[in-house]
Amino acid sequence: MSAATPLVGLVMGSDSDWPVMRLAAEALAEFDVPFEADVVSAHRMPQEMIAYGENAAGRGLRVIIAGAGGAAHLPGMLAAVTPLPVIGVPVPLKYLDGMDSLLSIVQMPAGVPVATVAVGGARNAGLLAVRVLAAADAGLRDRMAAFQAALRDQAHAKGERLRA
Ligand code: RP5
Repeated sequence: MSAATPLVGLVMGSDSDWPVMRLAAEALAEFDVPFEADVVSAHRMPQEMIAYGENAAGRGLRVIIAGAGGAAHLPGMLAAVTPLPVIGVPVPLKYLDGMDSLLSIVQMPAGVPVATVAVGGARNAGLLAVRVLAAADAGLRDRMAAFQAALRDQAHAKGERLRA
């Protein structure tokens, strides 16, 4: 966690989601993006969840990453009460391989978007949040471009190893 004012709110329905959601935290930390992490359960603390969404923009957050598993209503409910972009992470649980989480998050009605990443795809959620912030931050954009160039170099190296 950074001491700077958080720009990203990284929330999840339970601390049991953290082994997945920490991948988003790691991606944000790689780009030195200040973030906060917390448990905000749509079902177990609905009033607090609504307050979190309603207050997020006013507190200076620019993006919310929300992860949940099973009946995963957290990302969609937050998107309903904040104008900020919300990135949803379907967390896989013991049953149904995360399909329940995915469908709960991805099937939003028109007008209330949630940018849904893959089941367990919290790293991409973190990277997408960086890209959202980079749209208005040239320095961050340069760092994202360098990150992408490194991915390209790694892919080239893999091909070279196969061809050798
Ligand atoms: C969801 O219920 C949470 O996001 C978590 O994925 C799931 C199980 O929560 P715990 O019973 O482990 O607290 O709301």
